[in-house]
Amino acid sequence: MSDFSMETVLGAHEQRKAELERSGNPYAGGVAWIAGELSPLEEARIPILDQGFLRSDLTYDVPGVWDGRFFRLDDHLDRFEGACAKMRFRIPMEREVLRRTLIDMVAKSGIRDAYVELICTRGLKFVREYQSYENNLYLMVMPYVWAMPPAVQVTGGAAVVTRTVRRTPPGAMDPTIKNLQWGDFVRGWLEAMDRGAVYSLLPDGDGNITEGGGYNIFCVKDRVLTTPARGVLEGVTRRTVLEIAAQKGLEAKLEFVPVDDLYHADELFICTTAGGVMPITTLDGQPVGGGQVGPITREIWEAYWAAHYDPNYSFAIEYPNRAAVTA
Ligand code: PDG
Repeated sequence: MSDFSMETVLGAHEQRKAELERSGNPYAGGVAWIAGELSPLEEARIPILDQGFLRSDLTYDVPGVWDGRFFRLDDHLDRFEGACAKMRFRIPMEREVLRRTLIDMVAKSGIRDAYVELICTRGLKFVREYQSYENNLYLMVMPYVWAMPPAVQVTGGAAVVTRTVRRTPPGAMDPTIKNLQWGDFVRGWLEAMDRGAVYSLLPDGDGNITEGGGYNIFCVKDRVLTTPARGVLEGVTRRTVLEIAAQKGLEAKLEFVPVDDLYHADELFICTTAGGVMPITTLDGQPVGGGQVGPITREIWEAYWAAHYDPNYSFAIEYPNRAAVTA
């Protein structure tokens, strides 16, 4: 592939999605791994006494698969292992087995563009001595999840800076441990909806922006990119964007990003594994820059999807039912 325009990339994705839906694979809608058993995602059940469910005492990670290739899987596994260590979890599976299990699940499902989720929880036993818990692992593979639907990416999404909620501060919860305590993000969504938008951007309460419900934030001004250094998940997509910017000779800075900068930005975008680089063209009801997807955002969007074919970032999965996807 050499054309990574939105039209081409998203068109090819639609074709693969249609092919998956015709496949008749029992895991085409997703597959879960729980306690060593695979099941169709919609049938998967968790034990109710799991502290992950009762206390959200867990950490998780989400790598993606694009066009049959795992993207930055080892970077996600590194982050997952780091978060588990901070939680004092022992992942109940060797890394190499975990890696192979994930690849095998994707292959069995036939899903070419996948959202892959790993969750490690405190485990089942309801006692205070955390050492005595046996940590649980849950794995899921499902069709690619779009935090911003492709059709919206073409024109850009509408966001608000939330007024009624700030991001949970790092002194309360460590945002670098990917977690599902989404109370602040849920309030952000509700406020965004009430204000006629979809995406919420949460301030830190000290005049800086942080992140939103499932995405990091980038601000572009005079061809310089800025993204919050602190109070956020260290996103793998964010890192990819920073690396792309470096390759293109664009200046990109990790620093405090004042909320006020967003209102004077030329371009804004949010980014996550579940949707990639997602342009924001309306902020608090006003157009961002020219109100259209800007040139830097578009350039990074295309490079981001091109990177999914770069062997430094991705590797092909061998699927059983079709000729192996070529590199
Ligand atoms: N910040 C937060 C709070 C996130 O949850 C995520 C990913 C990111 C940043 C971006 O990280 P990365 O680039 O490594 O993906 N969250 C997605 C959101 C999915 C959704 O439902 O919107 C995830 O949990 O998969």
